[in-house]
Amino acid sequence: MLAVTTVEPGLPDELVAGARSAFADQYGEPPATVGRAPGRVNLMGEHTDYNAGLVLPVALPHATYAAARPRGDEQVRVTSRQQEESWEGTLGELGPRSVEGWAGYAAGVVWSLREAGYAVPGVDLLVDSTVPVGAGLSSSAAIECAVGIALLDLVDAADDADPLVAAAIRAETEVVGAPTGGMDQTVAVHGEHGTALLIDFRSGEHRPVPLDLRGHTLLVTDTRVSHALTDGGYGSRREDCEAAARALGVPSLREATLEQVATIEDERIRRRATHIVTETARTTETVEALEAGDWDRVGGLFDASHRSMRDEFEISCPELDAAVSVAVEAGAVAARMTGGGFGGSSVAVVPDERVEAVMNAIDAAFVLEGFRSPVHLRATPSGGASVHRA
Ligand code: GAF
Repeated sequence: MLAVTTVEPGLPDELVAGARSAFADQYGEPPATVGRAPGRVNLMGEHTDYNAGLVLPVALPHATYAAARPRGDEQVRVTSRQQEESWEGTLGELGPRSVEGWAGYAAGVVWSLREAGYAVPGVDLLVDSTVPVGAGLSSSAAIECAVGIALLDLVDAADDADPLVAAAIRAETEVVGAPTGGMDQTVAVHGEHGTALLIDFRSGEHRPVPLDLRGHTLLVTDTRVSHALTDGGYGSRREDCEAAARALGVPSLREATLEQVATIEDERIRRRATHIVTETARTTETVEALEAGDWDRVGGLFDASHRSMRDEFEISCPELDAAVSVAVEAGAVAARMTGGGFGGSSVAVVPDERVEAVMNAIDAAFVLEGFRSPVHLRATPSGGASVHRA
């Protein structure tokens, strides 16, 4: 049997040192600071954030590291250890849809923080990351928040967490043009070690939910079916949800009941709204089940969520369905797809002693089906954005 492939998060101190030395090689001088922000895996509450609903993400140990040094002029230079493309321009050139490709996430935050009133100067930036790209694990928000906290540190405002979240969201929605909600940026900033983050997008409040996994591992499987939030699928789901809220005369689907949803005439719009209303209810129940360590209940909730995403919201794919069903057959107590969908990753709660068996079973099933080989990672609940000065 072929060995499974896992993605390791790396050691933060070594990654900070690596970003510092790569920056010095690239630009000839050391950076003034390094920002770090994690990717995330969501345990429950998919596509509910832009419906004023509830979500329950976990910050990954896999993170992006952004080294930054202020310049004495208006130039902005952005480079990455993972991407071939670099970007260079001036502060004045930055604005909505001004920068193509991955660099838009980084340069976009220079713009959005300045829009928010921060005196961010011309700057050199270098980004390094252990968050898999296109895996539905929020590599883009990790770039935005790592760059954002580094820039805030340059203007002595690294503790301004809420403006950082807001600027990261503006970079993604306005500069890159991906119509996302705010889950990924919120957990990338506010995630805490050993917890999931329950976020309520109606009140704007969030609280850490301690995750006592009691001998279980959160196992993420990247199907390597690449997803992009700028493809039409994500935006069209958002439009369907808005159509459902309009049909019911409510400000958002958070205000809708299942009885009301059953009256929506358009069958597709009704199914989309059914997912959102049931998924927000499942998020509350998942918090209760996790707090009680009731793995049977967590398993039932994950199963119902996956079916809802597959059948009602239609954002799954054969690879995700296989990863989820094989994980459960091989011993996971719970499994579902996670993130925006149309590819990306699944998440499973697996007894520690079954982790190898589950990874092997998924890999074997993917070979049989003729799918690309998946990669796996252990999602040890980790902390949000931080700064690392020399
Ligand atoms: C993507 C988006 F960026 C989030 O805002 C959220 O909607 C998620 O998909 C689905 O839950 O990660």
